[in-house]
Amino acid sequence: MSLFKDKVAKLLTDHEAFLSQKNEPLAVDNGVVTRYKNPVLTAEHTPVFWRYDLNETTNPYLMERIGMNATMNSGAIKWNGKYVLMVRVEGSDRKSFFAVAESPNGIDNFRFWDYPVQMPEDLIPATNIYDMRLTAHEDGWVYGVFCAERHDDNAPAGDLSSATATAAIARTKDLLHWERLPDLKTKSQQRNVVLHPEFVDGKYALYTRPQDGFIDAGSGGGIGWALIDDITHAVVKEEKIIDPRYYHTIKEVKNGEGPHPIKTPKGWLHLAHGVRGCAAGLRYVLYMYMTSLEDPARLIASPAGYFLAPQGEERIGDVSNVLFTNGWIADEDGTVFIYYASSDTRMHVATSTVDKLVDYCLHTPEDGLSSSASVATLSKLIEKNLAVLNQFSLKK
Ligand code: M1P
Repeated sequence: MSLFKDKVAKLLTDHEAFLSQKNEPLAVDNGVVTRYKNPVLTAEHTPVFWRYDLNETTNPYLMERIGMNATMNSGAIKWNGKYVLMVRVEGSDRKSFFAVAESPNGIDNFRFWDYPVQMPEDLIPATNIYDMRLTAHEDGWVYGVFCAERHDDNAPAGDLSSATATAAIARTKDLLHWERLPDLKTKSQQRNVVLHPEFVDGKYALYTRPQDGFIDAGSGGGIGWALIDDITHAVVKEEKIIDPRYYHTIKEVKNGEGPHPIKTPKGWLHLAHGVRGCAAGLRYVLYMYMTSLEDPARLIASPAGYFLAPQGEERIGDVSNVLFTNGWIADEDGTVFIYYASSDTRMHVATSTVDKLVDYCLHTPEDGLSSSASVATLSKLIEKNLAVLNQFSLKK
């Protein structure tokens, strides 16, 4: 074998060994979710043949030619028995694109399909596309709703940072071939828009996140809800806020729907991200809520605080102190695989069950919105628990 061929073979063997690593649950869990030791996807998981030119004539030093920077905010779906992620891959050129990675068990051995998604453009091409939510809708299509980002041409000359966020919509039957529908028409900018899986009053229903600017939610009051007459020309005529932001909570600055909610006998189970500001910048955490089966826009449970927050290495990355989610899979046996990105850099999984998550939502106290209310809530639990400990003679 030539030296070059040996080097290529070693690259592939090392990569395969890396992809095949088994993931392990962490010993410590809080009874609600189990986290895992390794991220499920990193930039290093992208195929060797995406990053290297494997031709000796054009790449005699066997250098990486196209850098991959991050694998993050991924949509998720169970597809042909596999756990499939629609990954936001970000190249070292800062452009994001979608690529499918699948695993046989949902917690390790994720492998990318050979090619990234070739997403058709809308009439006005976008500079960047990201954060797809996948919805297998009862109309028979799988929809991908994602953010299309374009330079804001109304910005003053020389301002190369101002941008606009619009909800882009595409649909597929095989995750390979996509039909791009016109972007959502709405008064405000939009990111974190998600399609509800069922018709509501005979219409498509969207979770929205109205925002005044590209970054600032501004007067956008939280997670919104809009019924859409025609998904092939989607227009938000009326939008109501179903999960509002509040002062001095984990969602004070912004919030956004994660993946589409899971239907349970006790209501729709929602996963979302909440953002607050602090001296270190913005802190993104994940939280849950539930809405009614009869009216998916009516809040029925709103547990206080965060459900998952960055911990350990998750705290550090390109945009530190961030957890973000736009994908989860509920298996038929009730296991839920929650896919989340840490610090805009890598993907992780946490597992739970539908029953546990519903219990978490229905029995975690709500936010009383003040320190004294929190102390009152805590004191009630302490009193209850001390009675149990005394009964068991366990109190020292
Ligand atoms: O950098 C953190 C996240 O910021 C945005 O989320 P939001 O619209 O709620 O502020 C998105 O750009 C998201 O992709 C990113 O992870």
